[in-house]
Amino acid sequence: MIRFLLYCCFFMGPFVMQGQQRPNILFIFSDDHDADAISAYNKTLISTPGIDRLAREGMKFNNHFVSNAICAPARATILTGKFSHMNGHKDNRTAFDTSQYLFPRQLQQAGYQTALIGKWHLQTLPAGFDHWEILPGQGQYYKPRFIGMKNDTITYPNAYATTLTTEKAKTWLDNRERSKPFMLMVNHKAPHRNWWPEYKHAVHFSKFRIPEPPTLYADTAGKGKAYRDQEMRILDDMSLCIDLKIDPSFLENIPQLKASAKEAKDYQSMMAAIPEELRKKFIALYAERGETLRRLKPTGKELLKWKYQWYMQDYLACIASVDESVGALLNYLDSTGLAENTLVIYSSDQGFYLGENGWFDKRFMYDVSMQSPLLMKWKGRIKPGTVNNDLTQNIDIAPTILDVAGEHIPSEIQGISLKQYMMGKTPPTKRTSLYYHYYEFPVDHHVYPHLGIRTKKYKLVYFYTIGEWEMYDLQKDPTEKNNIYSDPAYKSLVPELKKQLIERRSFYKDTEPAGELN
Ligand code: SGN
Ligand code: CA
Repeated sequence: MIRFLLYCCFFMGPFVMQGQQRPNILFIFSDDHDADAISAYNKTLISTPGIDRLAREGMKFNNHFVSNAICAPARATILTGKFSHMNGHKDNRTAFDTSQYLFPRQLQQAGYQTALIGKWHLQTLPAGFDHWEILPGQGQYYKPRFIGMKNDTITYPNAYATTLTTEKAKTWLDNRERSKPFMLMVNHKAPHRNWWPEYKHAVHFSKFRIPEPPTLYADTAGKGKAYRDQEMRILDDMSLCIDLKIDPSFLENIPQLKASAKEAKDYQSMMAAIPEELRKKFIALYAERGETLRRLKPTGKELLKWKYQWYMQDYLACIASVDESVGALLNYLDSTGLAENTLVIYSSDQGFYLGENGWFDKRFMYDVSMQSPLLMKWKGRIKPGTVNNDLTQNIDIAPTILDVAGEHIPSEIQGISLKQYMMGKTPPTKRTSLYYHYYEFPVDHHVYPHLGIRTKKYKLVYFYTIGEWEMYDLQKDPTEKNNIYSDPAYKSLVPELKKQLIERRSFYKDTEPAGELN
């Protein structure tokens, strides 16, 4: 008998170690999905039953943040477990160096079957995956194109990106090599600008009156230069025709709203990309917006009020499709029995302004954009309905997945494994602050480069190209309205936080900008 068991261990061992015993990983990543637009985090705006299942059956992270709140850098950080200054991907324009360390490649070498479907956005082609199908650049909601591994591009004239990405994920799962565990990344394009929803959801949300955030009409008086100079105002920087899909003909006789020739032309080519039958329906649906403008000719706050409603209707409608996708993938795992041994993670590249300060977009180290949703489900391992309030960051995703897969975490990775948190345990040393560094300037929204640290209580931010410091008391002022950097009541805290910032910079080896931070 013993001899038989030894025999089994010897011959079956590698199979069991490299085979079904190791958990599968399904990583679902959306684009610009703010946590406030997930009902597990905030019930004000939308109901997301699919994503909420992860919170109910697993763990929700309440203090998850990113290290550089912009798309491609966030993706590079997920793949490497490193800050932008270490993986070289500081902005959306760099070509990603895939010859560097990538966690999917490590998993692949360790016997995992790895795949990525959806948005990639890193200029060079993916590496470290057995299978990939990516949207070119930002991708298109309608008539999406996918680039395959043979560098072949296929256009899907009648498809919608979110549903097609989900179908492709399921097809890959159906056809995967079953002797190996898998790590599948499903990267949705949605709900990125310019927020083209599925028609059924657009109709549903067109009937909604979305609650306004308290700071929608915020005044910039008394605010710093970085805050004032950004170009992410719903009122001034969001296009009626392109972002809110209003036919320029409605604006013809309203001098203050009239579309430029370029905008009118862009509108026509945008509409031409929508399948014809659907285009007619959308034109009819969005005519109500145009008629409202023609009737009211709103300006200032009145115009902002309407723009906010239409922006949010489309944004939330895009999320409804993402939520259905998450629901469908969870059902797939259930019906195939895979749910028993699969860690499911849902996250987004960063947060997004949903009208706070009158803004859209991200980039800033302010909590709205620095925070990102993070939810995980792992049957039998993560206790259902649990919440984690520790400071976690997107550099932690790679080491967490490696740890769950039973893999060694290379010392070059800058994040920590969250596995202990997931198991409800407190690791021996807790992180007390998070480091942040944003670079891309002046495109697209004129946000000055900045860096800083966030503790549970305070945030210190330095816009180093304009020499401006900001500091916030997050407990007293969670919406970061009052810059307390020069407030005498906080005088002793400034050097203390600066010391922590310098320590974090040295710990994470960030040497830019050179010299002292004064
Ligand atoms: C586009 C958007 C911007 C957005 C960037 C980056 N403009 O340029 O609003 O900040 O992408 O987004 S758009 O008019 O083309 O929609 S990111 O998600 O890739 O970082
Ligand atoms: Ca994004």
